[in-house]
Amino acid sequence: MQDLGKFFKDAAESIVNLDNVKATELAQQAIDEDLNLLEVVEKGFGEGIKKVGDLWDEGEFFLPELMRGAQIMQEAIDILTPKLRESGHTRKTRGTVIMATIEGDIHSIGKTIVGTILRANGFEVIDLGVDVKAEKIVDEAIKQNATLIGVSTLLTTTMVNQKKVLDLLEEKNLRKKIKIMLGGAPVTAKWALEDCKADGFADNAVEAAKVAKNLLK
Ligand code: B12
Repeated sequence: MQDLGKFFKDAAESIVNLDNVKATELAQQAIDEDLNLLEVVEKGFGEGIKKVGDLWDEGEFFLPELMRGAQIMQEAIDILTPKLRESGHTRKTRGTVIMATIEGDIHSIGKTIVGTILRANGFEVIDLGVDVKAEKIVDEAIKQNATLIGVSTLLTTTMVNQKKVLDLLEEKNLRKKIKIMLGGAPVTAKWALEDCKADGFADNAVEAAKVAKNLLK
């Protein structure tokens, strides 16, 4: 295998250059060469999408480019997902987890990665998608007999909606029965654990799986 650092750099650059052919080629190569796919996502493609965000911040990229970058990142992740799922060692389910991006927010990439890694770690994951109301999340958790809810948000303006899920669980007397963890780029441990009083917080997918395992032990 060539230099791993260079591979990650090429993967990041394929997103920044909006080169979908290169990105999908590299995703396939990562599978063929049996690389650590989570590292490929986080140190490679993930760095690329962050750079795209910076370029957007700096006014170098406009919304269509930002959208295209996200779409290419998703295409690469779609290629890696089946293999990422297989990489879990535990086959016995550790419990059912409801994942969603909260109401008002359509960012899906981080939430989807967390869901994929949880699946790889033996959890049954039901992904409700994006822009999901607190009521729907709680209703679905009850219906599916879930023991953990994971709520993602990337916007500071929608963080407050994460708290609605906790308030609802409290209202329905389900706080002990159903655990909840919060995440997403602007979410801090203080917000999740102190302000919302959630059971868990993680700032990346690997950590999220560790937190979930601890919560459902
Ligand atoms: C890609 C992107 C988009 C894409 C999203 C495509 C998609 N399908 O998701 C598009 C172009 C659609 C988009 C739209 C918008 N975006 Co946008 N976007 C981004 C960008 C560049 C990257 C986000 C991303 O995917 N990161 C990669 C993933 C892997 O990281 P992550 O989400 O943080 O997830 C990791 C962790 O946080 C954690 N995690 C995530 N979720 C969870 C959940 C749980 C339970 C746990 C435990 C852990 C966890 O694990 C993940 C994996 O390691 C960021 C900039 C940036 N640098 O982050 C802006 C950014 C998030 N967007 C921003 C904005 C403002 C918007 C828009 C409002 C723009 C507009 N004016 O229309 C709209 C949103 C409209 C809406 N109502 O939602 C701002 C938010 C600012 C703020 N502080 O609120 C950012 C920060 C850009 C900026 N610097 O201004 N965006």
